[in-house]
Amino acid sequence: GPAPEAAQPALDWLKAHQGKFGLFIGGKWRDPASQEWFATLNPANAQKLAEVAQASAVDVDEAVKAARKAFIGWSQTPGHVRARYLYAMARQVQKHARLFAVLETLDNGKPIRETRDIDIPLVARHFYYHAGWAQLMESELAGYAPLGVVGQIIPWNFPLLMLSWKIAPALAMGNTVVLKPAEFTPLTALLFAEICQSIGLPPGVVNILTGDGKTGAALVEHPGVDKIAFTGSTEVGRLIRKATAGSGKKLSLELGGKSPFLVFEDADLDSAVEGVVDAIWFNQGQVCCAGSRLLVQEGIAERMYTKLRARMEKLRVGNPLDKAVDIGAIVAPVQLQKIQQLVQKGVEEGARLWQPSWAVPSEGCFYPPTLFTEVAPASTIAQEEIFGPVLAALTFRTPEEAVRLANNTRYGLAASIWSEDINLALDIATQIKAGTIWINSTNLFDAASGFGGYRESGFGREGGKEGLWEYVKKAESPHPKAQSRK
Ligand code: TXE
Repeated sequence: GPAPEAAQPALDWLKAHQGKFGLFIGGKWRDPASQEWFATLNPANAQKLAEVAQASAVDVDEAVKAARKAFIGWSQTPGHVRARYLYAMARQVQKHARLFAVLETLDNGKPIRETRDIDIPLVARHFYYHAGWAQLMESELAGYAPLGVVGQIIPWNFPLLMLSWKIAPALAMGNTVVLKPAEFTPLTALLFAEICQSIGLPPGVVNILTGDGKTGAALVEHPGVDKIAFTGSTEVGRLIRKATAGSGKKLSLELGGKSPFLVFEDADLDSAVEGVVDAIWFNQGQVCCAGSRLLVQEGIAERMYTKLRARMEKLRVGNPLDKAVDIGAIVAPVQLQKIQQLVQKGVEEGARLWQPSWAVPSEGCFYPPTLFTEVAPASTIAQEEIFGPVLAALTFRTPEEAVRLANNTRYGLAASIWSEDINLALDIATQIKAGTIWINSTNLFDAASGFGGYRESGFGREGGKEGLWEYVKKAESPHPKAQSRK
């Protein structure tokens, strides 16, 4: 089992706050106007970690006002000075990497190996990268100006990483933000707010409001917000699109996916099997670009499944603080139920279910790695995002059929292609509608490359130079003064 002391710094941090957190508005902590709080739980053992504030429309208004006030100074701060704050954020995240990683694992349930080696290092990288762009804005994006106040709503699957994807480019380009973390995973955003304080970030440049979907909706509807950046479900994305239509607010949406993982008969099967492990069992499959549909060429399908089942037997599900664990806890009971229901549906619709012989821990929100074969292309598990450790496998005969199946969903976020024939792989890549395509690899991310989807996976890009366009507009004069909508 895990060394209990591993969690101690994070538990101490929670204790130092008496397990209760307010809202971070205008550089200060305050209680929510409603005096309402809600609990955030550790999904691995159902224990309460802390109480966090439920922000209402009144708090949203205060936060937007604070951000508007801060925008005047921040937008006129030279880029190289803004860069210093972003560098400081990156360094502070690195300095407190262990605390962040453990806190994230406690709140979300994802394995410590992932938060320690992937989430938190990528967060630091994102701030470093955008610090560079802050310095370059005046020269490389001459003629462009910040938008103003940005409302940002993020999901629970990569809590701090999604915060960095949102905050770093917004601040680099001279905007101020009001960010709402997901209700299941608010803690690392609150620790990040403390970092904003400790580096002396001007008050109001970053405001953090915890709360549920009602808080998010109030932020979307607030007339003082110039742009909404959202990552989450396709359903809520649709609501936000309606709510902002005609408002003049700029919008970017990063939504769901049902990304294909194509394995051709000449692929290196052992590498492809490791790829599948990463594609669908990384973060319990709660990844928007998860390779959740395995499309395998008919002649090698049985061999691939056999190798995959043997590999699945060896995966370890359990306490996410245990460094040897591969698959941690599902974020919350409601998500676990959603997975169970969709798996049930898969069985009813005639697909063949396979799970390892061992049982997952009976306490806490755990679900075993699951493989469905003989999946019909039109069936629910081939079409709907499960957002869990469940892989749906289909077979194809020809490259044409592979492309047809790959594109046969309402999404278009990512794809992964496995073949030793690079000409074939590149040819297939051009025919697949997806924002990101990996060849003989999967789930690779970098701050320098834009990420985002087509179709119902959303629009707008995050990361890279492409991502910056989401946070600027054409300047109205050569020396743009801060503009105020209200
Ligand atoms: O998402 P929500 P949920 C998918 C995944 C998952 C399903 C449901 O399939 O099983 O969505 O997850 C805020 N106005 N993804 O219900 O509700 C909410 O508080 C404004 C894929 O958790 O979309 C949270 O901060 N905001 C996805 C954020 O939206 C609202 C990641 C996301 O939560 C709101 C997460 C409203 N009306 C889930 N209602 C991905 N693409 O990575 C809720 N929110």
